[in-house]
Amino acid sequence: MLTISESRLSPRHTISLVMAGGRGKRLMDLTDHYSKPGLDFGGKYRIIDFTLSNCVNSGFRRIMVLTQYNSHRLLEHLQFGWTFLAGKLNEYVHVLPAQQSFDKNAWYSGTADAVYQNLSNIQSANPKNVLILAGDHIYRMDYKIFLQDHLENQADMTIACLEVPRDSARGFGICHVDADDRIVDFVEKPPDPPAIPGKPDHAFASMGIYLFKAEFLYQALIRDAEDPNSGHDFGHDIIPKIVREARVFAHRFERSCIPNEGHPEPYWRDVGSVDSYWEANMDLTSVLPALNLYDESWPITTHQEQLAPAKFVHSGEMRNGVALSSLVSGGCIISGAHVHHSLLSSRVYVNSHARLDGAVVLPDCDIGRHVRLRRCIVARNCHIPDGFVVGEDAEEDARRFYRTPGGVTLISQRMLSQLEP
Ligand code: ADQ
Ligand code: ADP
Repeated sequence: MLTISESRLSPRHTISLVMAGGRGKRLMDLTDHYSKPGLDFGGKYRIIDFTLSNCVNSGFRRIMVLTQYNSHRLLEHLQFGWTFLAGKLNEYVHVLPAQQSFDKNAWYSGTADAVYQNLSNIQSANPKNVLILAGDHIYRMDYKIFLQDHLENQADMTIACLEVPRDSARGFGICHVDADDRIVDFVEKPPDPPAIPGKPDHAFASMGIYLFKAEFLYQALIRDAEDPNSGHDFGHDIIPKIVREARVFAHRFERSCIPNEGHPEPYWRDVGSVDSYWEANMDLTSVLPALNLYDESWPITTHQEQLAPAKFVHSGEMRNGVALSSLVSGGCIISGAHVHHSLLSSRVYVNSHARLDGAVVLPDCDIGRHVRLRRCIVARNCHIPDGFVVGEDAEEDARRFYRTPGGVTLISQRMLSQLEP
């Protein structure tokens, strides 16, 4: 095995690019006003906080965030929450918004194009390596170990990968590796994902997390930009080509994931659908969640608003306000209501006789008296009128709101405003 000098291993030679421009269409109304990386998660976080926290905790503190779709709220969040890095030490989070440049009248067409359009910004930081990350995944990972593997393999590019059940692998890029984990073939989102040899029920999926030798990346992007037949996407266009001619390796996520107590399998979620978003939030309410937010050795940083503590009070009728197996954020008041297996984000008021079970409630909501909510997501700024019932009659829910294949009801301000009085 190669020994790599401490200096080459230093994360300071790497620029981290966080791709935060995707729309997240399948999240329906949840991403109407927020890009997916800017969406609330886990009561007080935004999805992008996980990737940014991984960067900071791993020591990769020269970060550029590429934004595009609906970025206003995301920019606000970054401005309030992510300006603490030491500029003096050349540590920063810089935001690179999509621009319509002179020679292009379109916004970014694919992920590779987004990076290509910022090439001069990246080059001017003079990195040896470029780490490309998605801003919309929930996981905890030590990128130092990823970098170490990349350098030891003398790779041009390394892709973080994990084994996933084959029947849920259609949305991923699938890698075929040799005995040294060198990628010999790559196919983006195949309708019938090829199995891992000897493991017929599993496929080896790309996590969309890439580490490039900087010079190699620049050449690949320039070549791709000149190709009129390319869609300028890493997964579709660049990777399938370069695996044939360059040293591209898979890095196994088990090696660098931060363990979650009681859960031996590595935790990584691309919460792309309303169902998976609900499930990942709901998991946090279990006694030993698959994702540990309480591990102070790998903190998840966010913008903390100044809010009063959560409060649980008797209502006028002396009914207890209680929450069990639930996460309740700052600024919430539960008054004479029962909240079970639910997650309340900042500033949620739940009024007397209301009953919540399996509810994910986003910030600034008011749940009226005698409301019953089961298995649902309440988007930001919703006022649920007194006596409303959701989650007991599937047809009724589907008529008024959006009901997922998994039986979760999504309620948004827009949907509420369209209901007959
Ligand atoms: P997808 O997740 O489908 O597949 P994509 O939609 O291209 O990939 O998004 C990747 C990331 O880039 C997301 O974080 C998105 O928000 C962001 N993004 C997309 N377009 C952007 C743009 N123009 N500007 C800025 N940011 C943009 C990818 C890989 C697969 C892999 C999965 C793992 O292509 O091979 O398996 O990720 O989730
Ligand atoms: P009910 O749930 O019976 O309709 P309320 O929700 O009006 O009753 O109030 C119950 C209790 O909740 C109040 O006594 C108060 O302690 C608390 N409360 C309600 N709204 C606020 C608020 N805006 N600020 C602080 N406390 C509040």
